[in-house]
Amino acid sequence: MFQFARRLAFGFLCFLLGALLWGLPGRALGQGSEPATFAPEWVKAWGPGHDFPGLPANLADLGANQAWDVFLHAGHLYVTGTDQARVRGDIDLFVRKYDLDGLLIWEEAWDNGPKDAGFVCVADADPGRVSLYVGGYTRVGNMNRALLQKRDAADGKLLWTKTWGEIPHGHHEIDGIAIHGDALYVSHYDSTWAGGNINAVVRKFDKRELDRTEGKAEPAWTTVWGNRDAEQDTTDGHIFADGTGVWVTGRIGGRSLGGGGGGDLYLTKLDPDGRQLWIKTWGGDRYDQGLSLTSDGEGLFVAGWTASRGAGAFDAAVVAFGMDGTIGPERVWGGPSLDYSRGVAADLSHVYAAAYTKARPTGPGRTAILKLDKRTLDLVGEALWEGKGDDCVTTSLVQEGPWLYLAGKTNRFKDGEQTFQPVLLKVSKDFDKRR
Ligand SMILES: [Ca+2]
Ligand SMILES: [Ca+2]
Ligand SMILES: [Ca+2]
Repeated sequence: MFQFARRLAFGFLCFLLGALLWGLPGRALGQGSEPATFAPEWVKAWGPGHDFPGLPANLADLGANQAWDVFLHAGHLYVTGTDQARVRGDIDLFVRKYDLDGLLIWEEAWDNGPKDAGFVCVADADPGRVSLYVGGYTRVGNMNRALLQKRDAADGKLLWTKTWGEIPHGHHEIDGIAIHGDALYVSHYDSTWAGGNINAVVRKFDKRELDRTEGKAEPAWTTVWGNRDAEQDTTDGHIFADGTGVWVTGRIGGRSLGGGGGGDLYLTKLDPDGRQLWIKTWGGDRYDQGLSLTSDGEGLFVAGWTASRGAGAFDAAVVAFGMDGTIGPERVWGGPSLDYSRGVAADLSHVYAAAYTKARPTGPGRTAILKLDKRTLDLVGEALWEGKGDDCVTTSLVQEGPWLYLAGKTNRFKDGEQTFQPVLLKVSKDFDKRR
C-alpha cells in the first residue's frame, strides 16, 4: 500500500502547492505559444480499468491500473504492472510480451494476495532460453513483502517466486533489477508503517544458485544505506550493473512524505562485494528525488523531480553523471504546476525522457517526451501526446533504432469516466519533426 499511499500523499501535496498557483497561466512546455504534439506509431491499452472509486481526477501517478515497466530484449517488449480489472478491489500483477509491431504474444496475471504489484522486469539470455525476472511486492498478512519472480520468456510460465520482508505492517518493494554475468542485483526499499523510516537496500544473488534452489538461495550480501533508524532513504526505478558493481538512484535524507522534508536526489555505486564506494547528491533545500536512471556504459542519466528548482511545484529533472559519480549537466523542465520524469533512455546522440506535466493543478495530466543533447542536456525537442489526453505514460521508456517505447497509464480511451488503463506506446525518435 505504501507505493500507493506515497503517491497519494505526493498528489495531495502537489494539489495544495498547485492550488496556490491556480491563477497562473498554464503553459507547461518551455517554448512557443502552442506546444508541439507527437502521434504514436501504435498504442496498446487493455483491461476494463477502474481505479479506486471516488479518486480525484487530479491525482496523477496513483492507481491500480498501470504499466510500471517496459524492457526491450531481442526484438520483444516485456511489460509489467498492476491491474484491478479481474476482481474489483483486488490488485494483481500482470506481465505481457509484445513484438515490436504491438502484437501481444502472451499475458500472465499473478494473484497471490489482495495486492500484488510488478514494478520492474528484466529479460536475460540463459543458455538455451530467455528468462524474465519480475520485481515488485505482494501483500501477505500485515506486510507488503518484496517479490522476485523468474519466468520463461517464451511463454510466461512461472519458474519460481521468492519473497522477503521483516517489518510488521511495513512495506518492502523491489524497483530495480540488474544482471551482469551470474550476478543478479536487486534494489528495494524497506519502510516502516506510514513511512516513518525508509531504508535503501541492495541485495546480490547468484543466478545459478537461485535456479538450483528454485529461488530459495540467500543473497550473497545485503547492503543498506541512509539513516537506518529514521529518515526516508529510498531506491527508485532502474539500476545499472557492470563488472565493477552497481549504480542506484533514489532520495536520501527525507524527513516526511510528500513535498516537505527535503531530501536529495542521489546516485551511489556499490562494488561487486557490496561496499558502497561513493554517494553523490543533487538538489536544494526542498524535495528532490531520482526516480530512475539509464546508462550507456560511459555515463549515467538520472530522471526525477525537484521542488528546489524550476518553474513551480515540482519540475522534472534529468541529471548527467560520470561513471565515477562526477556530476555533469542537468536539465530542469516544467511549468507552474506538477511535472516530473521517470522514464529515461539514451542513444549515441540524445537522451530521451518521458515527463508528466499538468497545465493546471486540477486539469488533466499530459504525457510529454523530451529530447536532450546527450553531451550538454540542452533541450532539442519536446512534444505532448496529441489530442485531449489524461495520461501518465512516463513510468518507463526504452529505445532501439529509430523508436521509443513508453509505458504508463491513460484515461483517454475511457472518456468521461474516472478510470485508467495500462498503456504501451511506440513513438518515432523524430517525434519532434512531426507537425
Ligand atoms: Ca532511513
Ligand atoms: Ca533537497
Ligand atoms: Ca512544475
